[in-house]
Order: sequence, then structure tokens, then C-alpha cells
Amino acid sequence: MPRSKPLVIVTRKLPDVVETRMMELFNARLNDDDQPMTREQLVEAVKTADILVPTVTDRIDASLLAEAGPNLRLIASFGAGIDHIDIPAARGRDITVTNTPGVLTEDTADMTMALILAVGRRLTEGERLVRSGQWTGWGPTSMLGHRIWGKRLGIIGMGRIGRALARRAKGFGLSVHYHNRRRLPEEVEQELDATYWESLDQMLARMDIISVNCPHTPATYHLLSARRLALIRPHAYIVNTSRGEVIDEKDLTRRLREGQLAGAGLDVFEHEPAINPKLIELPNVVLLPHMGSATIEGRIDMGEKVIVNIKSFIDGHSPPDRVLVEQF
Ligand code: 8YV
Repeated sequence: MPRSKPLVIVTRKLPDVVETRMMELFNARLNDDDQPMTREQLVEAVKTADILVPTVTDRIDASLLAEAGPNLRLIASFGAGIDHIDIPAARGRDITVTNTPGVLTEDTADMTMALILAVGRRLTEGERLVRSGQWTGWGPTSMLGHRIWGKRLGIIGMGRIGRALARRAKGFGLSVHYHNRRRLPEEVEQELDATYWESLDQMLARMDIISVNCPHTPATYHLLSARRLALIRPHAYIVNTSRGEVIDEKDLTRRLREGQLAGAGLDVFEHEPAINPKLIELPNVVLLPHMGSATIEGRIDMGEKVIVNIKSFIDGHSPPDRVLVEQF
């Protein structure tokens, strides 16, 4: 007798092809109107589901997990970041957690490079000028940005995305520097032409562009604190496609307003979707709505990873993208 299909509750609308496959394989409950679930709906979901498929917009904290029913054995998150899930609390309840690393690396690195170019070359300012109808024609000193080629880029977090960014940056003539918990093997450093800084403080004080590419964990919360932001030279730019919480957004905003930093390109914010209104007023800041990994191909790949994780889990194997407590 075939076993009954597990109840898989999906909290947001996923690409059609992913949802269709989920309907074929599982007893899937989809969210057609794509409204993020309320706390009450999430409580109901964890009480009834065998498997929950949340996204970054769902807060799966210890108090929510305390409401979980006995059937909930797997949280197969749709996304690479896992800071919205209390991993130790899940482990404590013997709930396995998986994510979708690897498939959004290149898209996020592209977006990071795009932000570096956009801030340095004033892309969105120029676009706004044209659309405003105020553009009066070419001028030798109008819309001057700064050359990207030859500048120093400091990458904070040299995981998959940091390394994919380093490869692109090399092509744009940037000299690549990085800070990471662990130094990369020598051959990888050589391939990327990357200079390692054990001291983040020392690196920050010497770069022209800083890119945040580390995950948000308790250890990286406000890694770019007010004290560290003060180390960065006033002509430098910061870009962030990781998580807003890694930067003290209030202090960053103040520094940008006061000209202590030249500009910023931000795809993520500390209190998403809320954005500090003072950031929105600034011309030297490029703001994006957390779209670093937003490609059709990437979203389908992420969905396929979720399905593989669920399938291998229900078939009794360890899912390929199991998140370990030590990663957190
Ligand atoms: C995803 C992200 O789109 O995967 C991540 O960690 O930040 C995003 O790019 C989002 O998490 C989907 O849940």
C-alpha cells in the first residue's frame, strides 16, 4: 500500500512549475494570493503540517516552534539565508531544517556588481534626471562619478557569493580584498587574486568599496557597527546584498547624510520592508527591494531544491541541504 502523501504547507506563492510538481508529489497546500501569513496562520500551519515551506518573510522563532504539532518534522525553507528560523529551537524539537544554497550565487553576485557600478557611476541619479525632463544635454562636468577600474574592493564574507563577486570584480579591474572567518586555501586566493585581511578593522580603513556578503548570524549582527563605520574613508561606498542587520543602518544613514561616506547600494534593510525615510531622501544611495536573487531561473532552481530536500527526507535520507546548528 502506498504511504499517504505528507501535508506540505507553502507560505508564499512559488513559480507555477514548482507548485505543480509539489501538487503531484505531496499533499501540498499553496498560498495563491501570496499574502505573507499572519502569526495566527503560521501557528495553524505548524500545528497541522508535516512539512513547512517558509520564506525569508516568515519569522519561525522559538515561540512559534513551541506551537508545532507532533507531525512537523521538516522545515524546507525556500531561500539560502536561515536567519528567519531559530535553528537551535528547531533542533531542540527534532525538526530538520533545510535551505537552498548554491542556486542563487551567480544572480546575487551579478546584483552586487550592478550596485557597485550603479553607485560609483550614479546610474539611478542619471536615470531620474532623464525621466524628470530636466536634462538639458551633455556637459563636460555633469553627472561625474568615479572610475571603478583600479579601485580596491573589500569583500566581507568569502563564501559562494563573495567568491562569485570576486571573479566579476577582477574583470572590472578592481583589486580584491577580503575578510572571512576562515582564510581561503592558497590556490583559491591565487585564482581570485584576493588579499586576505585577518583584521576587518584594518581592511575597512583601506578600501574604496566595501561589499557585505556574509550571512546574518548572532555573530554578524551589526558587524558594521558605528565604531567600524567610522573606520571607512569618506570617499568609500558600501554595498549590501546580504542582510540589513549586518550594518547599523541608523549610523550608516547618518554618515551618508553628513558626507562621511560617499554612497551606498542597498538591496536589504534592517527592518524590511520598512526603510529609514532619511535613506530615501539621499541622492547618493541606490535602494532596491531585496531582489538580489530575483530571477525566474533562480526561483525555479530554488523550488527544485526544496522539492529534492523534501523528497529525500520523506524517503528516509538526510536531505542534501540540511542546516546544521553549527552553521548558525
Ligand atoms: C531570497 C535571500 O529571495 O535566499 C536568501 O537568503 O535573501 C533571497 O535572495 C529569499 O530568502 C527567499 O526566501
